[in-house]
Amino acid sequence: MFKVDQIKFEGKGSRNPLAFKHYNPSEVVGNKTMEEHLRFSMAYWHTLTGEGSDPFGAGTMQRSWDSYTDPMDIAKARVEAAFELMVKLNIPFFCFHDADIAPQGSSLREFQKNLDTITAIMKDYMKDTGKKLLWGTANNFSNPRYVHGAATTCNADVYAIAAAQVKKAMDITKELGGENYVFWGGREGYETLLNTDMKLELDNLAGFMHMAVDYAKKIGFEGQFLIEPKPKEPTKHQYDFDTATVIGFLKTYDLDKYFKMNIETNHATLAGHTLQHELHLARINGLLGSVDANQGDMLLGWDTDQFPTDLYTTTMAMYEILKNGGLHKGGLNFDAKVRRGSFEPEDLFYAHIAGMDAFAKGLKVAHRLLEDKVFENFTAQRYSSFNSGIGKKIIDGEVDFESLSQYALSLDGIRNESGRQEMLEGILNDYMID
Ligand code: XUL
Ligand code: CO
Repeated sequence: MFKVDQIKFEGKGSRNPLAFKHYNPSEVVGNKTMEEHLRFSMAYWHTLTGEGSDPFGAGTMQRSWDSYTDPMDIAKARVEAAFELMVKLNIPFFCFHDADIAPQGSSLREFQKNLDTITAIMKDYMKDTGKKLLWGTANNFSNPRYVHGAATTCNADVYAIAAAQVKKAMDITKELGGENYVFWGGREGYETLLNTDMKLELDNLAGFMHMAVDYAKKIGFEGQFLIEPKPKEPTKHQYDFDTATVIGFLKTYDLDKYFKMNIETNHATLAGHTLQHELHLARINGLLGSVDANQGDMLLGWDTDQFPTDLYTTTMAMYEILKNGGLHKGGLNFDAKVRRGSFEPEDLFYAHIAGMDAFAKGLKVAHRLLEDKVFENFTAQRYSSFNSGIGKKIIDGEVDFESLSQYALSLDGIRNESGRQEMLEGILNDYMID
């Protein structure tokens, strides 16, 4: 389906845009191969179903499967293309929403029948190619019935249909051996409090999640549940605003032992955070699950979902991931779309190669930074006042306001030390250029 041949690793000196310069799957970095560290995944929705339309114009993408007219023929051709892409690009995993892989037809029943047909076809391709499902999810936001939300809708019938969709998406994720199941709260948010019962909506959302956990136990689905935070778009106030907000939600509703976080770069930046901030916060709470690898545009205020090519971001992301002991069941999923102007099939290759090389380079730099304990040693020294004396007593919980006050009054002035930010940024540059 694609005129491009198998993409190979040619190494640093290569100028061939259809070759990897850094991603060498079998190369060992630290204790694992690059393939094991990075666990790349292709996003079905952008790469196979994305048309390149925007609010001002129709789709532009040139895709061979668009030559079919029957929606099931299109869906089948997409499966063939998906596996050809994954094989040629050496991408071991993929992710999908139910609605990406099969047409919804005219009823829920027809949709489920179509899903079964495509799932069976996919299963054969997976067996033949060894490709794996990183995660599945349900698209509970595109269909007009979700106008007021899915698990946070004001309409109980819609809530039931949303549950039916998630149940089926979990069934097919299990059938395909999916390693995770994702909840991105597409329309789980609100526009105005003038018509919204926020407490009821959040309680219902939590109830929905608990039912998913119960159903997983019932069918023996052992994948990891993930929540993907996003602060806005499509609704003005998304309930899963960012990692901190989701942690609060999970703890409030006793869900924290069942869920981890799927962190997306462009969602982090929309929330006013860096990707590293979100990964770090999830990591220190034991909740770093997976990554939707993309990037936004510094000058635009919406989710542009561009392919991740910013080396600072990929380096510091890999730094957090290495400190997490890896992604475990998670992966680096390219939730990214080629620009509307990049409409030729070859652009899908250039885009994935650029993203994969950016993360491979980031992995190598992050590994060296950690090996040399560059920031760790500096940071440990920065907090060394907590290793002895009053600092150690604070850490050990041996103080109260009275003893601290007594100690403070005995001090003869204090001495702070420089944080050396610019020096550290310079060192980071040296490691990246090397
Ligand atoms: C939307 C988004 C989704 C989720 C899966 O911004 O990121 O595609 O990743 O529903
Ligand atoms: Co995403």
